Amino acid sequence: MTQIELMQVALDLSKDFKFTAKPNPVVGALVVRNGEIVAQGAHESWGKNHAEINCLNNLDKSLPKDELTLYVTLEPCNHFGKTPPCTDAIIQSGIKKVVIGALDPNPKVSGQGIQKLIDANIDVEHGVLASEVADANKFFFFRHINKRPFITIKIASSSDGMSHAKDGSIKWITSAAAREDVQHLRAEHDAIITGGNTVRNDNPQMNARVDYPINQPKKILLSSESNWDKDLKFFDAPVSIIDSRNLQDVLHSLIDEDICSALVEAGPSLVNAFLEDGLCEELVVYQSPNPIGTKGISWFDDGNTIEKFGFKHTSSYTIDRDKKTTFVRC
Ligand code: AOF
Ligand code: ZN
Repeated sequence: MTQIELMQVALDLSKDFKFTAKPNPVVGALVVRNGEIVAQGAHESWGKNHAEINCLNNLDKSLPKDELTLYVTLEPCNHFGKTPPCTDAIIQSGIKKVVIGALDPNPKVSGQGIQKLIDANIDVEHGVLASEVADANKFFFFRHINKRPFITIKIASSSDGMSHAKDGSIKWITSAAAREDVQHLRAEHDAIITGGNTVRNDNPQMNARVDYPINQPKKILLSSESNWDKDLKFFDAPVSIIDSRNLQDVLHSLIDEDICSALVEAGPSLVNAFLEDGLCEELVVYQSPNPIGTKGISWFDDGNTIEKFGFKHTSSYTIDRDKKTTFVRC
């Protein structure tokens, strides 16, 4: 197998753990001898062994070390986080060649992991499928490069662009199938952000109800109130209540909580605030074929289209009777 093929195997291995590694990156590792894979491992769960450790634990220790190469999709860490540095384990393994996919954008690691290996006389190559590794870790890279989480906004709209009816007479805008799709969107993100009106009026649970293992998104409530009725469904898991109108500051503070991505599910005023501040990267619209009419509240002001906020349409398809459209920031 070629170097690229081997790195692709390591990358594919890593992706199986997307929902349980988050907010950590997905990482895969292989040990290769004469072009053949002799051990493999991945970072399976947040807080647990990194990929290199799981891979080295699977290696037959009797193999001749000078014939082995370690492939790893992300630069090995050299810091004490929830686990000890992978660089130390690699150096102790006696392996003398390491091929890396992408450099780790985490400032605690970036470049220093490679340097530690080079200083230990290990032959290091990097940049093999680097952009594919970055794509597989879109949220993790975004957070470290931009110092704020990647924000996705999800809205459900009637055919005439309404968010809900003023008199509360309409419970669901979109079909059960579209609402089921939202569960997967929630599962992908590290946090869900909402506002006080949504929690009070809709009593949503806002967890990800999916039938595969995931690290549940953290719940974040942007509100100046602190005396919340804890019987509301939103409070069935810990909630961070943040009292600030400065969204830039709010997002910055989430970095300290290890949040690389957040899904905003809120009403028109909070959604528009994120869009106006330029803090949203992706917008997902579920649109029903049914109008709400004059009793409705619009998502956007007259003439305020999604394109006006600097988004371009990337995909659309139907789910049952609704249309799901994704827009990304240009
Ligand atoms: C690696 N291999 O498999 C992963 C790495 O808190 P910790 O100890 O789990 O460290 C998390 C950080 O380590 C994470 O932010 C990223 O920089 C790096 N992830 N590094 O060598 C791995 N998952
Ligand atoms: Zn590590």
